[in-house]
Amino acid sequence: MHLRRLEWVLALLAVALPPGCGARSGLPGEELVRCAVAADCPATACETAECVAGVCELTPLRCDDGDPCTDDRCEPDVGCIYRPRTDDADGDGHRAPLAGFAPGEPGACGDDCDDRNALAHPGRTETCDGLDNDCNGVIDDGARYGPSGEAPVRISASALRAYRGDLAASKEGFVLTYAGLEADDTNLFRPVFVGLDVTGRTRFTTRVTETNVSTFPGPLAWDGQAFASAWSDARMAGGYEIYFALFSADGKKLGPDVRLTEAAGFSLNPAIVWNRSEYVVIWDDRRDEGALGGEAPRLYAQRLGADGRLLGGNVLLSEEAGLEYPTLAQGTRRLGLAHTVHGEPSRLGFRVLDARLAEAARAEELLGANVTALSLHALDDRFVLLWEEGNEAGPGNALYAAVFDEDARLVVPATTIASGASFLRSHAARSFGDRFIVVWADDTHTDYELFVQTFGPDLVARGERARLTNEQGDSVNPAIALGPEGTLGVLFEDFRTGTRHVYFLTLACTD
Ligand SMILES: [Ca+2]
Ligand SMILES: [Ca+2]
Ligand SMILES: [Ca+2]
Ligand SMILES: [Ca+2]
Repeated sequence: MHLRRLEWVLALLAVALPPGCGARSGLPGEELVRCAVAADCPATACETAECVAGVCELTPLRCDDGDPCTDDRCEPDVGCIYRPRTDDADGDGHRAPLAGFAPGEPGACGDDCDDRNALAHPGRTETCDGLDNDCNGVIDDGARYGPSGEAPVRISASALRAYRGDLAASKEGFVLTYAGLEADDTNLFRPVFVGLDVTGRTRFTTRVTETNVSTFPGPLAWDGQAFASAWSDARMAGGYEIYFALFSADGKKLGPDVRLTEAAGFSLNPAIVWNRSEYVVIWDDRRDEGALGGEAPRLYAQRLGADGRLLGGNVLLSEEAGLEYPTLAQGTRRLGLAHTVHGEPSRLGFRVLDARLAEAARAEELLGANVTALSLHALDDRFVLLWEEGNEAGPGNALYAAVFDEDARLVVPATTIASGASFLRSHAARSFGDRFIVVWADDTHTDYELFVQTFGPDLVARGERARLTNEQGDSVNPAIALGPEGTLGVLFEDFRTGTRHVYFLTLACTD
């Protein structure tokens, strides 16, 4: 700036001012510029000029539009520039919220609940398409789901037998993970990342990892542009470690496996969530067993950027030992975390974490007894925790639920939401913002078959249960996801051929 001002002064001396009309220094060490009117002064667009007693006085322009949602700066050739801090990537006239804010929240600087989809923005009419079109937090307001009438599709066609991982969706269709024992000479379970269209036709199949050990098929998360999966395998001699990888919506693996743990003792059962700005992976970890004595898993976490870059190191979530099987749900303000707690009987714990993964609050009482399966779901500003109980003799006969608020206070106490069979085993759920849909397996019809039913945030059923499978042989272990065109996909394991295989079926949405 100093040099530039000096050039101006020299130019003025040569051109604008009569010879002998000496310019002098105004600021310490600088020349004064003489003027008749303010327009004579060499102000840039980032300065205001005044001509005071025949001498230029330049004052830097202060750019401030008073709007906290713009970055204010000055360009010498242009003047003040107020650039919005958030983008409207889908061009629907509504901006995305700042990272870490819920859409429309004070300070969010944007109210588009999905800035990658122009079919969703405040003011748009809701249709039965699996999207929250009007951004009121409710997907397909009032719609119901029932069997689509399409036959289930076998996914693990080439495998001798197979286990499902997770199911997720993008605008292009569904994606899933499963691990099959392939009919080759490796004798390994190798997970694959598979894309399906809404009818269950395969769009692509990608190996999750090239490692030569049997690998668990992991959970999936979708950040709006890519899918992430985390899993556990024992490629490193000495124990299971947690790995992470990203995949494009069309099935390309984006970069090599990212190793999250390097720890003594097994690291298992990763859960993954996209919290609107980062991925969070939480797992149970036995690295501290030497110091703690006995089997004492603790919960650890890792934050990752959208590009899969590690953000900081592994975070120990709690000093307590005996915590296992984490399940996560991103709420409006906080991350919900439920897990089992060792004991006789084993119980369930619930807590909420802030964006830095520090514990913000935890439930006062532990729930459940002899918990065998659990899952957590965000429902507006609440969390719904679902679980099953059992013992050595086998699974229990009911599915239980409880509701917490974002301060981890129990809002609806433990409630039985599905019962009546001799055995109930495995469940999945999906929140629609004002209600949630549950798919589970029970033996009401001798074999295990899948059922679907919708519940409100008060855990009261909205409508009757509907049966989804009718084949001989057990149908169990559902995972569900909401796909394009309002189609709800169900990935499950089925024994209709006499062997465990992975199948996919769809539920249709009706307004
Ligand atoms: Ca937008
Ligand atoms: Ca949008
Ligand atoms: Ca809506
Ligand atoms: Ca909709």
